[in-house]
Amino acid sequence: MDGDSLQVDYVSSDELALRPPAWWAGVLGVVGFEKPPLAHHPGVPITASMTPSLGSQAARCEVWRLMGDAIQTETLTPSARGTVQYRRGGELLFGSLTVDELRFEGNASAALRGATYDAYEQVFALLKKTQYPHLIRVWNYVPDINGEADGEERYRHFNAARQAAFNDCGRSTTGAVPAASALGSLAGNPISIYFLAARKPPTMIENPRQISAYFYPPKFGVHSPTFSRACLSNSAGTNLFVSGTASIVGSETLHHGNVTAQTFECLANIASVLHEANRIVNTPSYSLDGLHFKVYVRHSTDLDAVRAVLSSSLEATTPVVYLQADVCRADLLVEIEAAGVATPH
Ligand code: 3EB
Repeated sequence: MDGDSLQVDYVSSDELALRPPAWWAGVLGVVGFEKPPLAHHPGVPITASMTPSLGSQAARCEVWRLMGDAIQTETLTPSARGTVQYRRGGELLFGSLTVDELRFEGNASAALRGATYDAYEQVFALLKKTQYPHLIRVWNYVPDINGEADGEERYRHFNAARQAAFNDCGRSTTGAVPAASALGSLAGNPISIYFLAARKPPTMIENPRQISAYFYPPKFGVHSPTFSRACLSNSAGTNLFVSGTASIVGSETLHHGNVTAQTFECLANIASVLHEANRIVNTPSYSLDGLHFKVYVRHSTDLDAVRAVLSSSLEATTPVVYLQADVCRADLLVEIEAAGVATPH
């Protein structure tokens, strides 16, 4: 690791408006939940996942910020930005875009596939142009993800088009693929994607308890999802990104209808990913308590049950944000992602 360090923070949207200009200097991007926050700063991408936050906390947003002396963020004019808003600093680039399916031709599935393909094509073109070739982490929010279009689940159409775009843009669809999350936003929203990319190649981590998603058997979709279980960025302080993690062992969903058991299984999978990351870096550096968590709950009425599991498994000081979102298999009730730094031992 060298140079700057990347931090993620969950800040209330109101507080954001009070931050001084110097604080914004290192901000690479801001992600609101139900909607983009009103606060802004010239040149900083502001987006939203369109997944409402749960619990009593005031509206919050996710802030990706570089700390350190070597920050070289820039302010781009709107015309230079194109469809992908982005900001880069040192080794890393943050980008975001939304694509509306209604702009694409054909039947419902063709429009969804067209929009997804277009989004990824634009991301890859930007990475080429800016010379941040390595996609390390992608967040995908697809409206009505479990709905059907022309006889197939919308998530499966998304997977087909995502994989096609990776292929056609000369990228691998197995192995060196980014960590990711894919969740359902409310129907009627555009597809919303944000991402981090790096100049240096990252290190991908798989979970020994799970079949790699890109090798799932065809019964989960003819075109497998294109993501790694986790990614070490090798570029900045917040250097472990754990993908959205669900109650899947092997390739099967476990604990149908039991949200408490599914939540424990998610944490067991994350613990397994951390163990694998520690094995690969050859020092026991990552632990559950060094991470920030984002928890997606399908049914808001399950919030207390999910929260009880996290409270019993994590230190009280570990930051956890809860959001409502559909998960990309109809039988999954919860999905948990995480990011964080190595803690010294
Ligand atoms: C899974 O393990 C659960 O399609 O990008 C998790 C993280 C999931 C990312 C994606 C899907 C994706 O298959 C779903």
